[in-house]
Amino acid sequence: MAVTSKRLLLSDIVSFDKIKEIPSNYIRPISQRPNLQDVVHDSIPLIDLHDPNRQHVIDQIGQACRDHGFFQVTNHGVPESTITNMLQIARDFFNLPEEERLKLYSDDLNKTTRVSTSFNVKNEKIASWRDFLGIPCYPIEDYIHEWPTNPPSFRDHAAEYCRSVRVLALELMEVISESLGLDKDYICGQLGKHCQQMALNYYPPCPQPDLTCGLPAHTDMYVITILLQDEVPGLNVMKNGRWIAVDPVPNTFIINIGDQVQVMSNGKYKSVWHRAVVNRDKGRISIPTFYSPSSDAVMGPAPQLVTDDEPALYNQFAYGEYYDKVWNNGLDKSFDTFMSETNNSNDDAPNPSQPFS
Ligand SMILES: O=C(O)CCC(=O)C(=O)O
Repeated sequence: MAVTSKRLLLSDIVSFDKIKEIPSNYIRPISQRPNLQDVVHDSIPLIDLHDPNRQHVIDQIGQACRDHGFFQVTNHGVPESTITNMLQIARDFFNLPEEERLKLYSDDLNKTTRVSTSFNVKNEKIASWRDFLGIPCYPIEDYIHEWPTNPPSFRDHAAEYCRSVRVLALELMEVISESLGLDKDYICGQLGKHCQQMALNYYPPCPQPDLTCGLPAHTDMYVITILLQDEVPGLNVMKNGRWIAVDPVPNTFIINIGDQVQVMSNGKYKSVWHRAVVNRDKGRISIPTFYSPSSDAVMGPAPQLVTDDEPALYNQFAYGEYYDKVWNNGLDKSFDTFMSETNNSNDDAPNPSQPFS
């Protein structure tokens, strides 16, 4: 019999209740199960960000954004020790006693720093196999007082990581702008007050990984995501209708463009479906940094990319409207509301069960 637990965090259900079967609210309908045997082990482009030939970097990133929506970067400027420390404090945080982690527990989406589980426990019918700590990270001075103080080095190491990753985010947005033939400051200039958030995801070992997902298929609602993952595989990216597993490469970041770049690029770049799968034996940590506009920033296709031959695929909208729609509808969101009448593409609003079927 599947267990129902009163514990708030999944990691505590797993470790205290020693479950052999996953609770029924984690079991996905057959059409949404991960079909792990069909996942292909392939890769996404690996790009040296500081190759002395900058035009080559711009071209490779443009190509990766068009073909995959995802790429990996090496030589990215974030020191190895900063990465190691960040992964270590994330592990240490999730190893704290239950009562310590629960001090920051909240299911209130308006709370900026919080520990929670799944995606949005308030409105979802099927739970996802993950716990997370979400923290806002820019400007650091406005938020650092909310961050955990345990492990004791958390604030120092996380602040160092966030500062370094922000430099990388700004550089990537410049290169992506240039790769679209836009001024290098174009994307940064559209975001209003910049927002940077980080999630520390913990996916506990799962006794029935075929029945559930760490995070189901989704695209990212932001501008770009910079993902750090530990040595345990779990990220799957959709390519030509198949899921490919992106296995970890130490000291690299995985970058994906989000929905807002799809809109600004007028559909030239696609914000691609991805998901996190879980495994039987090992817990996994991933740390995405999401870079996004302020809620009043107006998003829409760059005027330079709209022509008679390529009319605007999206209407303008305030980023805040988009953000609310995604959180309220769950990961099963779509661009419909923001599509212009010229946009007949159904790539933008796939049924998230499609990638599974
Ligand atoms: O854990 C991963 O590899 C993916 C995380 C992710 O997609 C997210 O947090 O939105």
